[in-house]
Amino acid sequence: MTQATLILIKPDGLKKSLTGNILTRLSETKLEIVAAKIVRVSRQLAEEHYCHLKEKPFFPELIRYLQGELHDRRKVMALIYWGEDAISKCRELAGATNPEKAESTSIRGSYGRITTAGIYENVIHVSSNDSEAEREIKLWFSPEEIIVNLYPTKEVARKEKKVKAWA
Ligand code: IDP
Ligand code: MG
Repeated sequence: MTQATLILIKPDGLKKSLTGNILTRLSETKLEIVAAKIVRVSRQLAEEHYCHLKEKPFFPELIRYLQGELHDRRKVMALIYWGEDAISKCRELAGATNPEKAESTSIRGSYGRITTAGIYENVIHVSSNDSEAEREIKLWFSPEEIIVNLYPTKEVARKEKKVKAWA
C-alpha cells in the first residue's frame, strides 16, 4: 500500500549533527522524499503534535524537548516520506520508542538516550499509522509544500496578506 509518513529529526538529532546519518539510514527504504523543511516549533504546534500524550506526567518536558529548549536548537527538520509501506519501513528503521529497548542497530538504538529527567530523547519521530500520518502531515505542511497530492484539497480565497519578499 502506498503511504505517506511524517518524519521529524528532533532537536537532539540536529544538535548531534545526525541529519546526514539519519537521511542515509532512511534512504535504505528506497522511499521518496516529497516534502522537507526546517521548522521553528511553537508551543502550540508541539502541543498539537503530541496531543495524544497530554495526560502523561512527562508531557510538559516533552513539549520543551520538541521545541528545542533542552538542546539550544530551536528547530526540527520535517520531511514526508512516500511509497510502499512507508510507515512500517520507517518505524522499523527508527526502532522502539524507548531508546534503551530499541534494536541497537536502529536509529533510536544507535543515537537515542534517556535523560536523567526521564525523557526519551530518541532523535526522530515517525507517524505510527495512516490516520496519525494524515493528521500530522496536515499539521506540519500546507498542500503547496508537498510535491504530490496526498489528500483532497480545496481552493480558498485569502484576503490580501503581507508576506516577506527579498529586498
Ligand atoms: P513514538 O514516538 O515511538 O510514536 P509515542 O508514544 O507517540 O512514541 O511518544 C511520543 C514521544 O514521547 C516519544 O518519541 C518520546 O520522545 C516521548 N515518550 C513516550 N513515552 C515516554 C515515556 O514513557 N517516558 C518518557 N518519554 C516518553
Ligand atoms: Mg507516536
